[in-house]
Amino acid sequence: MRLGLVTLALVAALSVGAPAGARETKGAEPGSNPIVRDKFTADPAPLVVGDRLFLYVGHDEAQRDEMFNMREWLVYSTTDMKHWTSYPPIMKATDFKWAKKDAWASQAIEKNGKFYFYAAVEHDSTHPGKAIGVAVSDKPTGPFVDARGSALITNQMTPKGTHSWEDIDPTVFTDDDGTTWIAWGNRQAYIAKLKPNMIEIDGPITEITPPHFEEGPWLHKRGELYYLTYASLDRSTQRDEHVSYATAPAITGPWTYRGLLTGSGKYSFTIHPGIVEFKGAWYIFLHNADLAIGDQSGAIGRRAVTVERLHYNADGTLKPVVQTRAGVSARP
Ligand code: FUB
Repeated sequence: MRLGLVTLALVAALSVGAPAGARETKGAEPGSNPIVRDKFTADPAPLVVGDRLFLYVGHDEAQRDEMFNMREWLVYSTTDMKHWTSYPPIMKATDFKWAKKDAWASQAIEKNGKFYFYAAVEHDSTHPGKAIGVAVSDKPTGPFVDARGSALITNQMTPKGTHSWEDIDPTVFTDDDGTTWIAWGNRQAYIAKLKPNMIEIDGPITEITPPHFEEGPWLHKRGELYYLTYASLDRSTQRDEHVSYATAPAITGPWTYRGLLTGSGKYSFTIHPGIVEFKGAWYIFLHNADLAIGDQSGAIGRRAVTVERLHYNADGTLKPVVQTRAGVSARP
């Protein structure tokens, strides 16, 4: 989000939201979008463990014209991409004792037999601004507990940034040599190495901001190519976030901008890519605001996660993604 207080009202006015009751949620084809229909969910982050895909999301609980009200993270799992199992919440933002609120975009990764959850939250007044914590669990479904007792990344660690919510939306990726990297950011994008213990930064923080970068970076690799996919916003032509990507021959770059991957999520100012290979196919998770639950319509703070198949060209570039209601229920 690149929204100051003044612009919040404007966004609320611009984001018309889905008309209440517009979305038929009963009896939908398994695999169609949105994936979760009884709660508003956002910022999808997939993780494959064995033959099961786990999907971590933030729980959107905004009331009326509230912008965001996100207190906890949820997880769902599937073995066939069509039928999803829900679990109790994995963690609350305030389970990080140093955090005040805001269970924003986050990602889990498996390492050394444990599951590490990197989470964006609002830090208390000791380190004003957004921050990134790391929690740990023996199971992908949690519960997760703070692994450090302090933030891994604070706003004060990226002093060149221009605003207090710059240190959000962590994405984590383990390279072939076993090194895990963390990238994050809003307006500025950063990358750093993690120590093998997964709870400390190892070495410098490097800025890698690609064109039109807004937030929600996602790192992945296929073959020899590294991908940095992210929520982008070209303010000269776009009203809502789109998804763009860059590629590189190494995790350290250089990154080449590859342009747009998909447009905005229906009725949503934000969008958030999460990419994964599962059982021989590639998928991109996103969110829109095309879900209505009872008399609550979709809105900037009432989003719904979706998934589409992701396809590559022979040269490794990504084929444009068309966001559909059929999702993966449609034939490949
Ligand atoms: O969901 C809260 C924030 O909105 C996330 O951290 C951003 O990526 C955007 O989706």
